[in-house]
Formats: sequence, structure tokens, C-alpha cells
Amino acid sequence: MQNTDYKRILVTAALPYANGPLHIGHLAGAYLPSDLYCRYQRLQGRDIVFICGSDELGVAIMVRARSEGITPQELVDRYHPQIEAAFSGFGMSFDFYGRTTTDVHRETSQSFFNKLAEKDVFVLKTEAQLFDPEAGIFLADRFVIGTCPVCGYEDAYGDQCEKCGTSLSPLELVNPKSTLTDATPELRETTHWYLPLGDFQDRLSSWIDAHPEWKSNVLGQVRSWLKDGLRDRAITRDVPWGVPVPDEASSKAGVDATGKVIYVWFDAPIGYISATREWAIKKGDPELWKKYWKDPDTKLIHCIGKDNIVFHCLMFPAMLMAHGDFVLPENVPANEFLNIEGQKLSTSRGWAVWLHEYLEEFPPDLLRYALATMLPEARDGDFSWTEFQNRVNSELADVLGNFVNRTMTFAWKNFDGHVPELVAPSRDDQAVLDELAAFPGRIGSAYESFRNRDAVFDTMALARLGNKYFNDTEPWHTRKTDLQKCGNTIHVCLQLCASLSVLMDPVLPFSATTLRKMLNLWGVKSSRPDEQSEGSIGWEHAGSSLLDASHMLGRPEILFKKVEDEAIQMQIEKLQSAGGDKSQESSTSFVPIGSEIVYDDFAKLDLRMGTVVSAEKIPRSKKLLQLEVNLGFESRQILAGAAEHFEPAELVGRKVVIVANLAPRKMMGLESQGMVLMAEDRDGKLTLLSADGEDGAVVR
Ligand code: B3M
Ligand code: ZN
Repeated sequence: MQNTDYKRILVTAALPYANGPLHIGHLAGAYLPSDLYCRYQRLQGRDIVFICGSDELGVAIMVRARSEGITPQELVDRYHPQIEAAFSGFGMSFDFYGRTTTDVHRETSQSFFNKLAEKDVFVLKTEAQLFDPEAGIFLADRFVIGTCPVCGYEDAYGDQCEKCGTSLSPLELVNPKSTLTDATPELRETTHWYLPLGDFQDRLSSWIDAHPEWKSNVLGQVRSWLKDGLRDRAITRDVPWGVPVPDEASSKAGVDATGKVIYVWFDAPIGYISATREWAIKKGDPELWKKYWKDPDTKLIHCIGKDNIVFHCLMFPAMLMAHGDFVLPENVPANEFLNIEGQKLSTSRGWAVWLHEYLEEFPPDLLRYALATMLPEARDGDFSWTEFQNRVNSELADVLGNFVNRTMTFAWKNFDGHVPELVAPSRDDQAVLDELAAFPGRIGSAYESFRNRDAVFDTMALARLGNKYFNDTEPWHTRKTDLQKCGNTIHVCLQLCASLSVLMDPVLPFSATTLRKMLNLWGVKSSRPDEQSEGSIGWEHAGSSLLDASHMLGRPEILFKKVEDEAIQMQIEKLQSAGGDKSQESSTSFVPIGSEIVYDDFAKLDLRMGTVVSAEKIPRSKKLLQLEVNLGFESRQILAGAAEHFEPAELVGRKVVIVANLAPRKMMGLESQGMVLMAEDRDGKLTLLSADGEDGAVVR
């Protein structure tokens, strides 16, 4: 049963593979939820450590390094800092962000392995394995793909089917193929260490049964694996990149372990332990990690995406049980997947929103908030750019930002920037203050039980309450008729703003800081690590009045700027130019006629004749061509989504019609200064619109 008397909390977020940049799916799965939880707990003043790091070993890294023509070490040295920077840009408040290529990690993993070997936990088996005769390598994990025996997905990996989540071994794949050479593998004998998960079946089952409070998507998956019966899992590999199988274990087993490494899913969760050790070393108290991993008063929480459930709910717990010195996770709140604009996120097809690219365009808080409302908590979710815009414009800007802004403006205009005194509050004033008192508890219990969406909806509900109260009490009216009444309204509204600056902090940490500056409110606990001592005002105080009468406010600022239609359109086009699944949209009927416009609408368009003087492909873009178009009196750089229809050379010299007064916009880092008109037939084929006029001629 849930133990509520923990003394400290240890939160881990899945270690992302350092084999590519992070995208919005990462954020939605493990990272935003864990950050919300940790920031909330810090505001509660709890002793909490938040651990993450880059997963730098294993076959996923080798595959990517091969495809980029560099060594695995070069690959992780490239992506680890990029990933860390994106995390920090989004305000991920890790106490420590580590990596699994460190000495501490190797040492921690090897001693964990040795301990299990000493306790005779492992089974050794010499068996035929898939071997790629062309590459001369055993095909472990992602070196082999084939059809999933469970769901029939054709590109299942040798260790797991990403479609149905089943964990697999290469021999179970139907029609296996080497991802290195495309060769059909042959069988060769090799010896490996296995973790006999079956031996842990009963202990795992009763441990899971003791946690009925876990999320049902997690329990569902775990129970179905337990029902199928757990099998032995090979936990070593014949590949050249990983933590070497330690000498002690290999001599104990009498096996020559040259060239054998520990399976990445064995060492990666140990990465949580090694990163905690490195955190402790950095803090100058090298033994401190033990308190968080070994003392049963620690509540251990693993935040992950659903494809990692089996490893965190069965395999790692079995390892921890076998080892014996460590606490078991208290909860594993896994999220489902996030689709984008109704399609499955796919990095290979370019159907993804990359975090580093997002950060070039918008503030981090906007995505933190919007995404928190769309989190795939119970089932797969969908991110859409228009929904993002809606959440930002009609909630952050129109509700929260507007409430703060009108309150601040009023306080400055009518009360010289001071908090007016509350004198003989009306029933309405008191009712709002009473309602406020219930918010920290309500929002907090949503965070405690990993209902982040509810927590965020309730946070916005407080801003709505503020707006409604502001409207109902009409301070613009009482300002002239009864200044004290007006002062009471502004007093109450300012208290709501102050409370919001604490309660919104987990989801909107950057804006919460700005708001506190505006309110000149200091002494609030920090939701970031190592700054806790600064403040005494915490979550539990956020339901009461935090500002004294006559407190001097800071200057108002705009908290949230609205996101323009064009910015959203650009993002959608960028997605579409990168990829997307055409099969989901094909249609053979004519596009219906658009809604009627008046002549003035048409007359706004400045259409001109021009000649294409150069055309080239844009690297990394399947769709876009970069054109230079001469208008007679000037030349324009125009990006046209025509790369799939024309060879660049066939466009040079062609007459085209362009929209000459379209606001410039950026795609793939390049500015497009207009649009080339083209006709699209029912099969999506494009042809140019053309006429014989001189360059610069006006088209009407
Ligand atoms: N790197 C898999 C993933 O990114 C893996 C997670 C490790 S958590 C210990 O999905
Ligand atoms: Zn499958």
C-alpha cells in the first residue's frame, strides 16, 4: 500500500539515448511530468532529488554512429551536450544530469553485476544466436529487425517491438534481417549471462499487487506480462560498445568474456544509481547517494514513456530484488505516446517537433503549459499547433495574463503601486478568499497522484476565478463611487496573483518568476534544486494572503504574448515540408470552392510576373526548393514546396506568377520573400502558373 510517511523522494526520468536531438514526444512522456512533480515537491519543502542523464551505450548508439560515419564516442559527445542544453532551455530542474560513459557508471554497473554473479542469480547459456556473416558480428537488439511475433509489426527490433511494447529476443523475430548489411543472419553459438526473470515472478507479482494505486495503463501492461510468464533475458552482448562484463564474474563462471559487454537495459537503469553517486560527489558528500537508494524511507519514482514499462516495472525491480541493498520503486507513472497533428510521431519521416528548434521560436513556458494540457496520461494524446495556439492565446494570455495585467494596472493607476488595505470585506470578497484556500490542496493532490493535466486545469481555474471576481466587482465602477470597495477588489486580486505565482510555478516556472518580480514578492521557496533554503513561503501558504497591505509592487510587464496565426502556419508548413504520411490524406474528389470574398479582398493581393533565375534543393528538406525570382525591378528569394514535382534545373528560366506582398517568413532557417503560384491537381501534382508578361508586370 502507498506509504505516505516517506522522509525523502528520489525521482528519475528515463535516460534518453544520446543518438539524436530531443523532440516533443520525449517531453510529453517522461520529462515534463517528472519536472512538474519535482518542482511541486520542492515548493512543498520536501527533500527530493531529481536524476536523469544520457544513455550513451548500447546498440542504438552504435547504429546511429555507423549511419553518421563516426565513432560511438564521437556520437555521444555530439548529442549529450545538445540534449542537456534543450533540457535546460525547457527548465528541466534536474539535481544532476549524468551520462553512462563515465568511470563511476562503469564501476557501479560492474559491481552490481558482480554482486548478482556472486549470489548466483544469473544463468549461463551457450546457444545459437543470429550472426551477420557480412559484418562479422552477432546481431543483438537494434542490429536486427524483423516481424514481431506478437503483433505482426514488420520493423520490430531484436530486443523490443516498438509497436506493441513486447520485449523480444532476436531469435523470436520472424524473417530477421541485419540492419547493418541487410543480410539474412545465420546461427552461431555463443555464451551469455541471463537474468532468470521467472525466478522473480512470484515476488514481482506480489509487489505489483501491493500497488493498486498505480496508473491503470501501467498495471495493465505489467499484469499481462506476468500472466504470460516471465522468461530468461540475456543480459550480455557480443558487441564492441558497452560496459565490459567484469573479470570477477567471468572468471567465476569460467567463461572468456572478451568482447562481451553488459546489455544496455541492464546498465542504463543502474545509470540512475551512478548519476546519484556523481551528484553526491559533486555536492562534496560522496556517501549521500546511499540515503536515497538504500534507506527504506525513500520514495523512489521512475518517470518514463510506455515503451519502457517492462524494463522499469519488471526487469530493474528484479535486479534490485536480486541485489538486495536497494529500495524498490514506489510508483512508475508511465505516459502513453504523443501523436502530432493526428499522425504518429516519427523521427525517420521527420514528423516531429524538435525541442531545440521550438526554443528558437517561442518561450519554453508556452509549450510546457500547452503540452501539460495535452499529456498522454491515460491514452495516446495528440499535439496540434492550433491547439497550442489556443491554449496560449485564450488561456495564458486572455485568462492568466489578462487577470494579472488588469490587476497590476489598476493597482498602479489607483493605488500608486501599493497593495490597498482590505477593510470590511464584502461577502463576495470573503467568498473568493475562502475559495482560494482550497486550491493548493486540490492542485497538490493532483500532482501527488500524477494527474498533471488536472493540476494544470485547476491552476488555470484559479485565474478564471480571479477574472470572474474582477468582472463581478467592477472596480472600474467602484473606483469612482467607493474607493475602498475598489481597494478591496484589488487587494483580493493581488492576493490571487501572489498565490498564482506559487501555484503556477511547477508548470510555468519562468513566468512565475517574472510574476513574483512584478509583485515584488520575495521569500517564496525555489522550485529549482539547491535554492530551497532561500524562501520560507511554500505551497501550503499559497492558499492564504501573501501580500501585506501597503506592500509596494514592482512594475507590470506583459506575462504572455499571443502567438500569431502566421507563426503557427509556419510551424505546420515546416512539419509538412519535413515529412508526414501522405497515405492518410489521399482523395480523388475536387477541392470544394472556398467561401466567397469581395473584390477588396482580392485587390489586397499584389501578384507579379517574374522569371526564375536560379533554383536549388534545400538540404534536409524533401519538399522545399530555394528559388531566386527576378521581378524586373528587384530579385526575391522564394521557398517553394515543389521539390517533389520539379528538378531544380527545369525551373530555371521559367516565367512564374508570384504573390509579391506576402509577409516574409522563415522556413528551414531561410527567408521566403513571396510565394510562387502553382496549380495542384487531384493527385497532388503541381504545375506552374505562367503568362508572357514582362517581369514585374501586375497580374489582375
Ligand atoms: N534510453 C530507452 C529510451 O530512450 C532508454 C531509456 C533508459 S531508462 C533507464 O526509450
Ligand atoms: Zn509487436
